[in-house]
Amino acid sequence: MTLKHSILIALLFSTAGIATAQSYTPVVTPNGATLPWKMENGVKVFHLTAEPVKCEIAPGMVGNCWGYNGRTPGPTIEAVEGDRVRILVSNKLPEATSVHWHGVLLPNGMDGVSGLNQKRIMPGETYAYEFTLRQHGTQMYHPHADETLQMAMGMEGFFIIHPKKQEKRIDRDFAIILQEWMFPPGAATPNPSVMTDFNTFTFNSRAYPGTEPLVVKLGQRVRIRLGNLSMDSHPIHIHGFYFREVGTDGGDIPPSAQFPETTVNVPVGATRDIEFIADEPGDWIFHCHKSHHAMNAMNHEVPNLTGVDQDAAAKIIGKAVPGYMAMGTKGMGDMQDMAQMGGPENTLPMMTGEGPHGPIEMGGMFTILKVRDDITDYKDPGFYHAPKGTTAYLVEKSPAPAGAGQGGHHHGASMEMAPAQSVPPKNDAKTLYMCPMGHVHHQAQPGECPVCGMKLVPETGDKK
Ligand SMILES: [Cu+2]
Repeated sequence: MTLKHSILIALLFSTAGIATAQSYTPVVTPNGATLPWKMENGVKVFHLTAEPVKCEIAPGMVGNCWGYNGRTPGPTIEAVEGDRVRILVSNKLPEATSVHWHGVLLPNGMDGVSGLNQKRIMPGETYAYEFTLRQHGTQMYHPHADETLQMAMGMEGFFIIHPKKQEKRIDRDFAIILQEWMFPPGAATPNPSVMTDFNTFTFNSRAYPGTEPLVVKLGQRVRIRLGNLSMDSHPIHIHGFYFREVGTDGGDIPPSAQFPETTVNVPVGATRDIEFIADEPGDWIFHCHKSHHAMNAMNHEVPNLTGVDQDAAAKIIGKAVPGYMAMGTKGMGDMQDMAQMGGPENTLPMMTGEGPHGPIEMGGMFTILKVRDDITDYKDPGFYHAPKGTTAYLVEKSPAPAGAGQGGHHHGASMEMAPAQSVPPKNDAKTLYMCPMGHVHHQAQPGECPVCGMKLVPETGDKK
């Protein structure tokens, strides 16, 4: 963002009244934005424009989606219980739309079901919705005209209503919408007619490693609001902490009904708010526990070859099909390497992301909660440096099991694959250097990171 942009936004915010005294901690929508508003005669006025948008699902893949105000999900609407709100909705889509305020208590004519409660908003038209907020909690908005197609294209957003008086201080408040898509390999436009076979699973329309980390300071009270407008439920799991489910789109859950857990199942068409104290530093993953949902562009038509020795078959097939490569003998982690070799254009590798200790082998609905005690802002602090003696370590190396290659690669018959030896063996006696931002790992010599130019630092916590 340029300086000019920041000034413009600061001006916008101050005239919109967002900088005035707030009774709440503003919600952070990772990879997203908050919708500005203007006060007009005691009414908070918001403006949504429904339109086609480009969305970078993850580096290397841009989707032709639909959304609001240039993004999917649309910007988060934030208001306070008791507010009178007017939301203008302009339609720049090629077809009619309407907006339903999911979970919001309002007069029937404002409920947004086209045909039933109102006329459809035709292309080029602007409608106004106006009501007084008489509840608090995590609500959503989405179309209620051709809604199957429009939601599958990315039209959705949060409508968060803060209580008049916050009972306890929330230090970090995040909002994440869960969605699933079918992008045919190589295509940029999602196929909205798919009912079950989705291949892209997203947090706020981003798949890992395109998801922003959730950065918090040690000891902070963290709330994460999850909304699900996809076709499946998503059991969202946290590492390192247990949390309590404190709210749904129906309102607060009374303390007597809360219990500790590490996974919250978010049903379709619902929101769940979770809260915990981030009292253990580190990089803790936060992801959907349906394992295929923490993965990208998976081809479900592949036969299961785990444990099968394919070398012999590959040699035979290789004669007939030049370039044939056996896949998946040792598990799908191998495919991380495959993926880096390039699939169809604009298609994400199934699993990606390089950590300080090697490939992370994840994708999809996956992000990292970064808890730090030494940060002054919420910029991505890079990977966690575990204190010496607190990282799992190698105690013995036995010969590789029969059928296993020497590294992560496959032995194709007619294709020269880079052998495992191309990865330099780790020398435990030597100091290794890494980028403090996590860009380069395990380099034997000091120097500068080729990605960000920062001075490499001796690695800590990786050896006994
Ligand atoms: Cu899931």
